[in-house]
Amino acid sequence: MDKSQKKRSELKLLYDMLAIRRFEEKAQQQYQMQKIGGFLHLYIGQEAVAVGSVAGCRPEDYLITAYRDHGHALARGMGMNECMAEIFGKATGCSKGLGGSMHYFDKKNNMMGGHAIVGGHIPLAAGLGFASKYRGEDRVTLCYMGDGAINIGSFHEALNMAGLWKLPVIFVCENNQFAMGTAAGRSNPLKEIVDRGAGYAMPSLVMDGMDVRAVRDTIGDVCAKIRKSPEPYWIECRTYRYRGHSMSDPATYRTKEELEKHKKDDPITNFSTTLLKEGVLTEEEYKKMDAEVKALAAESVAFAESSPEPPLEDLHKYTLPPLNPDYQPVATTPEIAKQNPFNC
Ligand SMILES: Cc1ncc(C[n+]2csc(CCOP(=O)(O)OP(=O)(O)O)c2C)c(N)n1
Repeated sequence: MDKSQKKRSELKLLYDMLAIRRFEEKAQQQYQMQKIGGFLHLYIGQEAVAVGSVAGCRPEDYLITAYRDHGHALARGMGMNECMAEIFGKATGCSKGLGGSMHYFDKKNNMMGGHAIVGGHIPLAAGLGFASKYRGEDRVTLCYMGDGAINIGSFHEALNMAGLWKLPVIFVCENNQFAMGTAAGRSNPLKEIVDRGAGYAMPSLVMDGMDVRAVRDTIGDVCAKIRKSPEPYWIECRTYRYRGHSMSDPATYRTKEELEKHKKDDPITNFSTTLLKEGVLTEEEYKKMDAEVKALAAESVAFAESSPEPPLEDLHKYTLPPLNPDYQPVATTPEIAKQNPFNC
């Protein structure tokens, strides 16, 4: 990568984090104005995790996450318009307005959702990894979850199978230190979440989730290793959420001092300061970038407001697939059968 490409890629990291922050601030405002119903879980504080890891993998790698999904979706290239419209429950939303904030989905960007049931998506990640390995692709699946998801039955089942069958999945625990109001230390027998990987024979590491470059480089290294030799990894990514669990949570389970301490670690402020110091960014460029993403966020609200509601007759249209008489299961070729990639 030459100097100007490097500069562009570093500025993109900052731009993407800022875009997520401004999008969510706008969404928060719209929720408070009662234009958004249902739940809204903000990712503010955790932006470096989604942005850094998307930068460290390839566009064809699968991403799957829980309900705090705005950051992963935007980092993956989904547009603010379709994302805001989804929260507004409009037909132009990425899930046709039927999923809401917790169910972003975008096949073309390999963003496999947005899942509301805690831990419910972890077996799906194992399935995505199984599919890639079965088809002989070198795709990696990145599966994000909160620290509250690691005590759910499906977590253990999925990680066990992934470990047994050496599936190409990176399980990223975004340890933002709370599951709703429960501090991680109150629900885990092991002191360190990273130690969980040993139970499934997975190489395990800790990543600083407030440092976008560290996340990008760690995920990049792990992806390269998995592409050479498929096996799952367990990563504890240490981060912090600045807002409550959802919009209705005043977050009285932590002190103001604790919050302020973590805000000093802000991934956007820290990275922009570093880029300014390194001469990669100027104050003017930063202001311009911020104005641009703020304008896009404002436009996304106008887009959502002017979009139509989904038609009432579509309410159950996607809950069960229609029986397709032309459906053909993926054929097992003799070559794949001979390789027996799962040793079973
Ligand atoms: C199976 C299940 N149990 C309970 C809930 C209610 N619930 C929603 S979010 C949440 C906490 C999850 O926390 P964590 O996994 O740490 O994610 P974070 O909110 O920190 O991103 C709970 C218990 C749920 N959605 N699904």
